[in-house]
Amino acid sequence: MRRTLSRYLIEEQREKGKINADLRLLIEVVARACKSIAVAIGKGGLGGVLGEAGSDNVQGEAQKKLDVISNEIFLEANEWGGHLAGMASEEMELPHAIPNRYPQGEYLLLFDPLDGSSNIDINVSVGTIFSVLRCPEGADPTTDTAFLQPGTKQVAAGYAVYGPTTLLVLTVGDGVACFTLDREQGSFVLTQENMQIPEDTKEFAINMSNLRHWEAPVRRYVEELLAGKEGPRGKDFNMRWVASMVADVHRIMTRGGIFMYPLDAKIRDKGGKLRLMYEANPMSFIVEQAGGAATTGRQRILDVPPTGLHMRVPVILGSKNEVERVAAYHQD
Ligand code: AHM
Ligand code: MG
Repeated sequence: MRRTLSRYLIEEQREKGKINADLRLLIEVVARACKSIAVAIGKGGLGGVLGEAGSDNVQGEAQKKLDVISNEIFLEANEWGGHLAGMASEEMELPHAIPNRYPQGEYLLLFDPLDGSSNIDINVSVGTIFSVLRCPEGADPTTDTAFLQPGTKQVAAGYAVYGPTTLLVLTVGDGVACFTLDREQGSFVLTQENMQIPEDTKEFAINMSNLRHWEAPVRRYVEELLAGKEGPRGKDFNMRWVASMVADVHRIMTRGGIFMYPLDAKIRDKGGKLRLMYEANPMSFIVEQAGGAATTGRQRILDVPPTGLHMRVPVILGSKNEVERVAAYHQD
């Protein structure tokens, strides 16, 4: 029998007691928003959704039309259900307050509505990343402070990949499940349960154009991989870089690998490239739930104390033994 996302969530709630009704509603609403984003992306040039929006986000990056559309879809879908206290997004400087006319819930939703934006106009996979936290008792969900909790506090996280098929990969802290969108039925159907990342790998993902800016540990690690069979690792490694974190992470979730967006001299002042709260944390939660590891090189990502809603961190995640090796090189 086909197990839809709804059924999976009911089981997590009723049989396993892993989630409550509000969190179940939240995830269902997020999944529905991802379906709407998939439809918008699917229209491409026919829907007039490609190209620049003509505005910048808080990080000073030019927004694409689909960045703005996807953000709107997430806000509208999640505002009125009564399951949220507040929302924060890559595309908004400040948290989004739930309008007074709607009931307030206990959860905080953080998201990157459209990750990998540079790939939209060339018809390559993009995605959505989200993280769910509890709003601390007495905290004001219209301020950053309510959101500034370490990744270990996440109660759910997931990503959608808009590729040849639309996938939703989800954890509620009970392993990782993958759902495929049945476009005819309009429902997400469970296609893989208990995803596991192999501990070893022969595949790595990093933007090699930054090589000259990297710190010594990452340079050493990648140089050893590049040396192949004749080098200290004694085997050949292959490289992939989609430049959509969702697509790169999904490959690693499927067949293993290591993904790195490390600190480099060019981005040192910013602290890294990827954002902690709605990129690194949810992906690290998912990767750890699948038996992988995630580090900044110096610290487990989920333990990083956040200092700002849009804080950036170095990210090294994937197959456990490789990630641990890179972390060990940082210790040396
Ligand atoms: P975005 O959220 O603005 O799309 O940026 C994040 C993306 C990641 O998906 C990807 O891993 C990285 O930026 C690619 O960066 P680069 O173009 O430097 O290779
Ligand atoms: Mg992103």
